[in-house]
Amino acid sequence: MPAESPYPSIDIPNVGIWDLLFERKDRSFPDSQVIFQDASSSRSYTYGQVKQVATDFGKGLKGLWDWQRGDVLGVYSPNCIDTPAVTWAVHFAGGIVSPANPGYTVEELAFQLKDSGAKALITQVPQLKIALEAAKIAGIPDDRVILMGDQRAEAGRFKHFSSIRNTSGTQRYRRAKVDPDKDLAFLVYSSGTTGKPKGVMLSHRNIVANVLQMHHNETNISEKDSLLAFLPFFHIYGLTCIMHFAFYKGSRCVVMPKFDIEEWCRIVQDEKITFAYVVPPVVLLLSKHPAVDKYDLSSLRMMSSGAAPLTREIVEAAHKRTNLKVKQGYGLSETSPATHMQQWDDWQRHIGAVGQMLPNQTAKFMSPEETEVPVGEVGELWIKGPNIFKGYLNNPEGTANALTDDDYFKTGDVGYLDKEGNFYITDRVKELIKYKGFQVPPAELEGLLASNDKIDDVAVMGIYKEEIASEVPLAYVVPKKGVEASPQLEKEIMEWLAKKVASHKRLRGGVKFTDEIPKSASGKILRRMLKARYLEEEAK
Ligand code: 4UV
Repeated sequence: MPAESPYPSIDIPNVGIWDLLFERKDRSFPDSQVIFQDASSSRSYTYGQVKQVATDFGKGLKGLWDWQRGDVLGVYSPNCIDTPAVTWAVHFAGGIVSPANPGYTVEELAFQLKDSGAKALITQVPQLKIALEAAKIAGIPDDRVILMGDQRAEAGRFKHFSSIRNTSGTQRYRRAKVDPDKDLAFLVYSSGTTGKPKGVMLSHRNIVANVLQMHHNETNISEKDSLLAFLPFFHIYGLTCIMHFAFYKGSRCVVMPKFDIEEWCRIVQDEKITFAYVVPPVVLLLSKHPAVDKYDLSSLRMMSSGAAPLTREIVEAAHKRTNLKVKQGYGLSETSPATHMQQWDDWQRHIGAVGQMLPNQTAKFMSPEETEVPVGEVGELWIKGPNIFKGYLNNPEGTANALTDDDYFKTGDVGYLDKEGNFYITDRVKELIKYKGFQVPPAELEGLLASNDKIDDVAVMGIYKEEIASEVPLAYVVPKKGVEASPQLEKEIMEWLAKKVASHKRLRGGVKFTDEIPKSASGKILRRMLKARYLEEEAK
């Protein structure tokens, strides 16, 4: 029998994101509530200012570039307090946001812009050069590259988004109507269970549902809280769980463009941060980094970790040293993302669990033969609910592989459910590697490495490094005939790849040389066999 969420089912109104955030009747905080505050300048946005700026730019967008409902704006920027207003302006104008990692290379960004069909791109001055090159490849003219952030003086001939507005009250500039279940709000990129990154189609309803599902669990967070937002708004975890959720709750959100443990601790102390969504490597740093002792972190009532596995040892070490509490959450880009969250008082009772299923969802664990396994037994997690994505953009095959006819989504994660309704994630059947919570699709690196003229064949896999509480990518390489497998070649390959990919995709696990990559009869890399071989070699 599939498991139901232990929560009573909740009412998810048939509205778009704008209505959820700006038209709600039950808001308990004023327009003057400061929500987004820049960690490194005096800039901030109140709730009312976000609404005003989003309305102004939304109207401006409707008058630009023959903007149509369903058009896509690419966002290529580190965390910035303008991102929320820009995002919701796009929704005002009936458009879709496709956020990209600001560390992407020209090729990586161009791929996403082309694939998502982005009509225009917004970036910041430091990212402008790469943005322009990528936009050119994707066929986006220079005058559709606009800027945000606080570098107006340097913007030159490029428009700053805040100057794009239209104050005429004609019908054309009214807020676009959206069909919450059909109209997309975001195209985020994920490799899913296999292959290269794909556009994950998230509707307005998906995001509205997930904010309300989380709201039902995170009852301890309110407008009195202060959150520290260092997780990127371009990744679904920061996008929904921080940017949308903090705004819905009215919690002040101190926004960091880049993570640094000492700076993080300083901000927690000086800004009296009460809650933070984090990833496992941060919890590890809290358990051992020398800088941590210099700061008073006692305002922090709870943290919630997700995006990668968190071990009991790390939770306990961090708690022992700092007295901080860490609960867990779990989710995926395809689930908008949060499917499971621990309740606050569960953090110590069920260390290692990712929590209970959020409301309005059903889940089951499946054997490799796709039959349901009984409660307590290990299987692949399949889940359904209003937060499940609409499919992969222009990829019917990928969509058919991920979604069943009866609307279950196959997560590619392996785990089990205990008798008290706690879910545990123990493994992955999909290829994905996670470096500090960021996706590294092995197929993408394999494709690039295979084009190196010294490489005959290659397979990439993730290995876990305890010292950083994260997986890192490692490549097994078969050198071309006559090419010597040497430490120099390893270095050369690592440096060659580093120039072609964003930093989180580098081969931090190194290169291992082999005579052959194990493959199935159909040519699929036998990753489990390779991993077993790696572990065997390491144990020697
Ligand atoms: O698609 P994605 O990059 O998405 C995420 C989402 C992270 C979230 C979402 C909601 C939360 O409340 C939260 O705490 C974290 O990372 O990658 C999805 C894959 O990341 C792994 C798992 O393999 C997913 O398929 N993953 C995410 N959370 C966990 C995890 C976890 N707590 N434990 C183990 N693996």
